[in-house]
Amino acid sequence: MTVKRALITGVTGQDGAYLAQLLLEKGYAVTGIVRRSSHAGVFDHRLKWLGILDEVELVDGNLLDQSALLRIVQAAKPDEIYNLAAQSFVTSSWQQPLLTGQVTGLGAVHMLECLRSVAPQARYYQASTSEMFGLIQEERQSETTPFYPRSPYGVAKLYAHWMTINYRESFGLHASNGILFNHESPLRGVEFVTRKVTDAVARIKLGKQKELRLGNIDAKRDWGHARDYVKAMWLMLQQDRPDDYVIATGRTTTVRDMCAIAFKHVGLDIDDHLVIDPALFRPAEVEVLLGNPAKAKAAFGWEAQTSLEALITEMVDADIRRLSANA
Ligand code: NAP
Ligand code: G4F
Repeated sequence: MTVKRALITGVTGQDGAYLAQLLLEKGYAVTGIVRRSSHAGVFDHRLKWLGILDEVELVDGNLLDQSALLRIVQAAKPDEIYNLAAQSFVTSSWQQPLLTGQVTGLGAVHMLECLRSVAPQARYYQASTSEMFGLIQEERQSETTPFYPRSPYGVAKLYAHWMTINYRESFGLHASNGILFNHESPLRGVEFVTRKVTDAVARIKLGKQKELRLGNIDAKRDWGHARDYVKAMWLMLQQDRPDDYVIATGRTTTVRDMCAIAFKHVGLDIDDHLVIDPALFRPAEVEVLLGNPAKAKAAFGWEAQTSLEALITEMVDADIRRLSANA
């Protein structure tokens, strides 16, 4: 039997690690692109955490370096390419708008150019995002909802989204956009709000911290588990025709209520610890996101499997274990 080959950009990130694990379980040979870091022990912690570091072929590259990407794609000969690499933190996108445009926006076109030039038969997944809906134009956002991004990150992703559609229509590539709503896990970066909360709750419970400082706790998000969402990425590339799909749970919750789940899980009162810090408010906010994943369910039977309560308690427990082990 021929072994299928997958290439993942952003393999060291949250989704890259879970996707690599899923593809290895399915018998794929997985190659992941890693950007050089000055500290060898930093980039691979998620792959180590999942116990798959030795099973993924890691190659040196950067989404900004087209020459490296071309060589990597030529050598890897992938059947499927998942472009997950990005400057993905919305707050940083106001501090580094040009870098965000170059990596998150143009970086996708570097990958699409590789397909067009040397791998036109490969199937391509682009990590699009609910941030493109921004100032929402419909109460429940679907594939037909008009976009209105509210950050340099959202604008960069919208460019990548439309370039993916354009290359599909112009060159007949099997290129699909997954419009994924927020998804989290114990491997989420600690700068994102769910993990910031679960890490802080664990620290407070262990007596290492007293307060949790947050910005806009009235913002609402449609949060799911990354482990469920990478399955949708794979399913999209198994379809005969490329297309774009919303992936979401269909439930939205305030940051405050998400926090309350975490505090309640360890028997603490949120009001004893939460401090609102105006410095953490964003220049332009996405107040509410709520996805409609009906198209993905109809096309390939995908549904979110993990409730917000199960997700947040898994994250708090993982943070308590991590902090206790490092004590
Ligand atoms: P993440 O944890 O921030 O991972 C981002 C990855 O991109 C990391 O592996 C990072 O490498 C890599 N990267 C950054 N700049 C790069 C560059 N110039 N060249 C090569 N690699 C680079 O993000 P995630 O949560 O896994 O999300 C995966 C993708 O889905 C991202 O494109 C994100 O924007 C998008 N997305 C995420 C969500 C969500 O809720 N998680 C929702 C919708 C869309 P380092 O390890 O070296 O930093
Ligand atoms: O966790 P967040 O930083 O995620 P955000 O901005 O929704 O972006 C994430 O999801 C997108 C999908 O919609 C991805 F495309 C993107 O790459 C990323 O993964 O913030 C969530 C909400 C925001 O409304 C923010 O203002 O939480 C609010 N918030 C309140 N206090 C905070 C904080 N966010 C962070 N990060 N830190 C706070 O202290």
